[in-house]
Amino acid sequence: MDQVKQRLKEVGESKSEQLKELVREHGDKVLQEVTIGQVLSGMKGVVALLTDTSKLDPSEGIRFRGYSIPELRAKLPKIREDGEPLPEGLFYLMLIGEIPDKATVDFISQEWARRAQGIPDHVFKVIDSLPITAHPMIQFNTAILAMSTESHFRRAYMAGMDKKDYWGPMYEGVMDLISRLPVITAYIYRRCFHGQKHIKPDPSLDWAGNIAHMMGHSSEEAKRLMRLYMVLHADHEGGNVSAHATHLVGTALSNPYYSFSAGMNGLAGPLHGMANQEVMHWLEKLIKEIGTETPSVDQIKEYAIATLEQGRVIPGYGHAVLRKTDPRFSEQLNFAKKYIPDAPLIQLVSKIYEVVPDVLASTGKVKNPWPNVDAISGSLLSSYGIKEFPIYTVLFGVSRSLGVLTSLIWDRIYGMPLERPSSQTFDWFEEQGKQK
Ligand code: FCX
Repeated sequence: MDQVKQRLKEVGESKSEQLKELVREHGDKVLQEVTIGQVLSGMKGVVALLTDTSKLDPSEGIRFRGYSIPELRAKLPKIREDGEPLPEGLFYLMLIGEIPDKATVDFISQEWARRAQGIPDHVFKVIDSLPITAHPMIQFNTAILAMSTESHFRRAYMAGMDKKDYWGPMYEGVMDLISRLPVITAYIYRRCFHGQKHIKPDPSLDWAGNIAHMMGHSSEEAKRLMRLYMVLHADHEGGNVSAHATHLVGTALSNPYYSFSAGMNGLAGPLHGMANQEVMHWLEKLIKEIGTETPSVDQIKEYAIATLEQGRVIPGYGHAVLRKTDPRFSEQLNFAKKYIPDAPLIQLVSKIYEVVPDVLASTGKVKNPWPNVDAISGSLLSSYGIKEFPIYTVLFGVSRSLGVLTSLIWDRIYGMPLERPSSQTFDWFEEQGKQK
């Protein structure tokens, strides 16, 4: 058993006991009232999930195991003091609940580099059988499903595994899957956009650095950006579509590949992870229609209003939970201002930030007029030379694997049962509405 798994076993054993006791002692306690409006508008605010890896505060933004992004920047191990924290450290924090030391992070880097070599050939053949015009998310998700032939969990389940042992093969599968996503991503990227000229992983590199390297963006600056990107998109508590879908499918004891694939299908929607690509199309059209990369505030305002008048959303703005500027947006903006202050796209994003919140607020219906993570991530990637928009959601998915798959392991540690809420008919809801 590797050192991370050993520590997880220690932490997990006592936590799963605590959960059983909580349900035994306080299972009947009423948590909240739920209104018809909540159920019929996306269940916002309904507490229905247990997720330890992170928690989203409407004003403050995300905290991973209690740590804000600036705190993580200070505490998680880095390669260089002035660099970005390594996503491997965030994975350990979300998994174990403790800040790791550099040696542990290095161990995870090496472990993932080792496991990344195990992708079976048929996965690449399956990708190659798709047209290169297929959206990278189609290719990514197809590859994830194709990798499920390697599932430790499925093999162990077929062999007859005791319920209390589910977490072990789940951990092995998750470690394999996370380790392999960078290779798959770079393979798809090079296949679609760089004439199949594939680049081998460099086992001496960290996980995120290797993504940049294999994509062909191997400067230190691109690796630093990739570390930031992989940390910022890693988790957003349990109710967002990708986390929720991964968790739900996992409760049927589907293996980690099936479960994660479900989450990635959700991430591919334009209101979730695909918003980062949508933002780039919105910016491109803005530049084309107005005829300049440096539009005035009034021109941006007019363009934003026209988008709303066409019955469309302004991508990169709004959020189901957040009610302030997303700190993941601010972190990226700060990063850009530090390293590439003159990049035209970043200047455009900053100017849009001055205009769009007022336009959205003036509709009177948008609950959060502020930018989310997707309002800037594509412009940042593009400014560093990663200009192919369709890969952006795949990169989001690679990062999101860290949080949702960590939670999936915890679901099995906690012994979470099959999830099966009730549904009711329209007539039933109408009847409830009439009752006093
Ligand atoms: N542009 C235009 N209208 C918007 C809007 C936006 N950016 N954000 C919300 N609205 C509209 C909604 O469409 C809804 O209209 P309706 O009453 O006519 O149906 C109304 O405002 C109320 O919605 P609200 O409660 O504020 O928002 P929801 O929780 O329903 O939806 C999302 C949240 C994120 C889906 C919404 O703000 C949106 O569509 N944003 C644009 C897409 C986007 O950026 N998604 C990425 C989100 C996130 F960061 C991520 O997952 O990556």
